[in-house]
Amino acid sequence: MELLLLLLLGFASLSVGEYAQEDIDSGKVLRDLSREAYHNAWARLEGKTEGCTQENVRVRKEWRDIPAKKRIDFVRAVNCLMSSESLNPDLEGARSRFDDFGVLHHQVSNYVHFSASFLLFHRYFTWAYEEALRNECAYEGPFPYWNWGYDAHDVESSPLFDGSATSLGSNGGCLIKGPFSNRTVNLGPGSGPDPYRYNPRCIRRDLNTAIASAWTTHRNTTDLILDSPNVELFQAIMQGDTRYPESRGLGLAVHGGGHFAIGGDPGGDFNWSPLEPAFYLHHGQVDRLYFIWQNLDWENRQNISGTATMYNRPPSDEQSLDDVMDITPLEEARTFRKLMDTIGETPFCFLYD
Ligand SMILES: *[C@@H]1O[C@H](CO)[C@@H](O)[C@H](O)[C@H]1NC(C)=O
Ligand SMILES: *[C@@H]1O[C@H](CO)[C@@H](O)[C@H](O)[C@H]1NC(C)=O
Ligand SMILES: *[C@@H]1O[C@H](CO)[C@@H](O)[C@H](O)[C@H]1NC(C)=O
Ligand SMILES: [Cu+2]
Repeated sequence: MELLLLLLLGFASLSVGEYAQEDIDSGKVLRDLSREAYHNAWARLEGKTEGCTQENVRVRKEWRDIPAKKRIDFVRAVNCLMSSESLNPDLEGARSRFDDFGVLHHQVSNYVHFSASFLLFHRYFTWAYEEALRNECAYEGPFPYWNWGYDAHDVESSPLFDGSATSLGSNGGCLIKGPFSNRTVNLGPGSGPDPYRYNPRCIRRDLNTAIASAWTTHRNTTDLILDSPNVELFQAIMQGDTRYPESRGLGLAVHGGGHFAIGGDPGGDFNWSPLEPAFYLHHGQVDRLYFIWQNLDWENRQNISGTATMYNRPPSDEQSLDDVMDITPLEEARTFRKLMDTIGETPFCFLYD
């Protein structure tokens, strides 16, 4: 009897301490969890011959794992979007198809953060951006994400921000070299009385290693995945939601940490951050962590939680899977249910490696 108890206790502590701290800190555990999630999602496609299949599924990749030529082509495609006609010709400041994404995000900011739709809105929004790059600007490479943990101790040396031709441009109060140096931000800042007026200014970055190393390390991202039993807490810990004891002390948490590791204007702007090209790689990683977390226990991780307003202010209804996420004119309005599965084929068909 005592032996059995000891054995049980032994197993219990084994599973709590299943991962060595050094393996969490080095990124090894995150890599293993990512492989397991990929494998589980891949198995769900087993035997499928139409719709989303093992043959046609796209695999999103970390920026530095994408060949240089494809990275340069990605930058070309983003520049193409920045030079394409806006869907909002009536808004003075919306000068391009790229700007349309900033406009939409500005319109919904107070409903898609610290609310039921946070994860699925940003999944749909980044996918709509990927579709625009592919369908309107002929991008054919993998869609990139930024695994912050690689750069948390030196953001300026990141292959995303080193100013080389294969980066997204440099740091600086006006990007000083590389891609997007001469581009303008056309809308914002903030949410003043006339947010859609034309207000051209250079893109500023304020890369911040202190923030990155406090909130976006491999340990921070791995803890999020390991510590979240349900979506309510997963999204709370991701955002540092002050309403929950589990996430109250987390400050910026990984979501805010990634945004403010980039910082500047528009990167550090709550409303207009999608006008910073790196936004989509940051949110690619946010969505990747969600993908990993979901696919580690797919049967139990297909629900949403929360209401329609930020911090439920003003109070609003609890959202259900049949409620609709409207991001028109970027993409058609769809129910949350349709956005739950990245390989659910209406509309998504992608995995994260
Ligand atoms: C930015 O514009 C200046 C002046 O027009 C030009 O000399 C420079 O090559 C441009 N830089 C990039 C990265 O396009
Ligand atoms: C994030 O991880 C670092 C170590 O990698 C740690 O010092 C810091 O406390 C963590 N932040 C949070 C909010 O857990
Ligand atoms: C989803 O969550 C809601 C409340 O957050 C709950 O009422 C509902 O039963 C859950 N649905 C599933 C399928 O778990
Ligand atoms: Cu956002």
